[in-house]
Amino acid sequence: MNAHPTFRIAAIPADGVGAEVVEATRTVLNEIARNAAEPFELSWEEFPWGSHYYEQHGRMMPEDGLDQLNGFDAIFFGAVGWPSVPDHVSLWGLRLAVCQGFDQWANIRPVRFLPGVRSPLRRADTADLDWVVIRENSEGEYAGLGGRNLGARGAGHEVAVQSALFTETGCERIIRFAFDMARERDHRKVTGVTKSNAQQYGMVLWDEVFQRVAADYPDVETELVLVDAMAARFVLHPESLSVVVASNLHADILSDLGSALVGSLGVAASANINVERRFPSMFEPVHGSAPDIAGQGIANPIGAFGSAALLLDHLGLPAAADSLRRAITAVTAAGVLTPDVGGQASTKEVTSALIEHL
Ligand code: GGG
Repeated sequence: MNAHPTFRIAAIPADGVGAEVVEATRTVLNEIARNAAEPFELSWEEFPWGSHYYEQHGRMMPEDGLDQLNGFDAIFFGAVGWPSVPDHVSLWGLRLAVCQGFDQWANIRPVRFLPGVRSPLRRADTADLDWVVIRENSEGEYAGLGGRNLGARGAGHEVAVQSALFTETGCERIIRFAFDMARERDHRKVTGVTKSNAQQYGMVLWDEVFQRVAADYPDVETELVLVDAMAARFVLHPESLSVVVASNLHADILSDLGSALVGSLGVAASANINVERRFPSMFEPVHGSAPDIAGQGIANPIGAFGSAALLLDHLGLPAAADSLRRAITAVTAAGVLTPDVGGQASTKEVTSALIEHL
């Protein structure tokens, strides 16, 4: 009889470097499962969806794709986007279809310095900085509301409307999530980000909900900052940040900025969480498919490994997650780095070095 718990994981490498970093992550996670103090098993199933699937079938995943994924303990995703498919088609056809279809409304994007990784911010006083961007992941500017061709297409008068949807329920749940997370951190602070001076409906609603929720957390420091000022703050005073909560679009942009500030998009991890656990959550590196380096074996797997640590946390395996995080730090500190962060190592070399440090 098998006494170890088994977790079923769906792997969707999708496009470009997604395949390389997902393969590396599977190798690492299987190694962790085998050698954990309390061993567990991972049962993987791979779904070959993405832009090449689209070229053959006219869609990014099968019509019953969500049904096929439902019931897995988690999904591990690579990256979406390939030159043969318009970006909005590939994004909506796969990544957003899964995030929204499974109501993964909380996107967690830690921004953390790694030893050995060069950073435009690297100064003595920023060495230990770590903050987290919480991205509202179900509505806002990604609600898909709008239309085009309201005028005469081709005659130079076309009109397009792109609306953002903010519901009180959607704002409240993500803001509360951010406050709950702040309570678990040394620096108990939540910074809410909007552009409510210019966007007077949805973003004012967000600010009002933020203030109402903040009143329930008197032990947590709070501030509301406009997104443009926040971009400057990321660069100039990141030490003032702990948990940053923002809309779908704003948090996407800010978290990419944060990743660049700590070295590269390649080191950034993320988790798309269905907090109620009614559906599987999805873990993925923040980076995209990087067609320019796909197939060269030099994709940075560190962002995917960090996402795997978030997956282990989600499965209730915090010791395994911590050992993975320690190994990531050991590998970057030892200078085993891919070219995007100034090294010469391949994806496989970083993976092997990490396994040695586990
Ligand atoms: N692994 C993340 C990924 O594939 N991202 C592709 C992308 O274009 N994302 C844009 C977005 O989700 O807003």
